[in-house]
Amino acid sequence: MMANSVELYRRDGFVFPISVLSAEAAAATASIVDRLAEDCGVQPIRLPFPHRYFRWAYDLAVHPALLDVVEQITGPNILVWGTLILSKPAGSRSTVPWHQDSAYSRFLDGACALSAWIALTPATSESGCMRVIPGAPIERLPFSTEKETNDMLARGIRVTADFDQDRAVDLELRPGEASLHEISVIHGSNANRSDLPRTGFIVRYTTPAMRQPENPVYCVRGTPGAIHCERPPEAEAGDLAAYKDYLRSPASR
Ligand SMILES: O=C(O)CCC(=O)C(=O)O
Repeated sequence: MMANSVELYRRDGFVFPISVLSAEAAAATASIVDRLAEDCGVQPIRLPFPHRYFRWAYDLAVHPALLDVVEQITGPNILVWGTLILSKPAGSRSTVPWHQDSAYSRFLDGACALSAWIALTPATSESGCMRVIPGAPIERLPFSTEKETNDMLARGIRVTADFDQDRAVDLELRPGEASLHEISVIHGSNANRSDLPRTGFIVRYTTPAMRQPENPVYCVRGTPGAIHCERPPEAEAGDLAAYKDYLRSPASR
């Protein structure tokens, strides 16, 4: 990312596309995700925190192509506090309502925080790519938590304040490309009208300025300051049984 792109991020709250994986590596990861979802009996696919259980997911979250860009925004000390896979099958009516990530991550208050959205399949307007409302950081807007039938967000968070939806920008990405968005950016996505699944791997980055959350945090570059961090899963690790237990637990909802 050029210096200019960091300026655009600061002005608009997002930047894209960033090349992370080859098309082949993205397709291979999409297959791993499909198998994992099948093994876990999850459809449409919403898989929280895979980086805590599977080394492939941890490695994707800390991919140097992403961290090199994130570092220009956060500074040298980078923590990962979350990952999430959201996949809409071909023709799926699932949507993500307009929301701000700041609505459900209050422990980040004050810390520089952003999310990466990595496309594992084509993310297009037709397939229901992520859409953002451009703008510099804003305060947390009023929101409701009423979950509707096709809503993919676990807690049904939806901005209730007025904003100009006509300004929305579609973040179209090829498989292996990523976007970054700042924690207060209003974003969401429409149904998948295409004949391919739309699969995104999301990573939540912040800095040691955060408050210690309940969930494990990983220091992926630099030093963690006062934040207690976990060790990454062992190389090649994949603990399906533990992950299934986690998905069954209230903590995953
Ligand atoms: O995958 C989507 O459509 C939305 C993702 C999202 O809300 C996020 O990355 O914070």
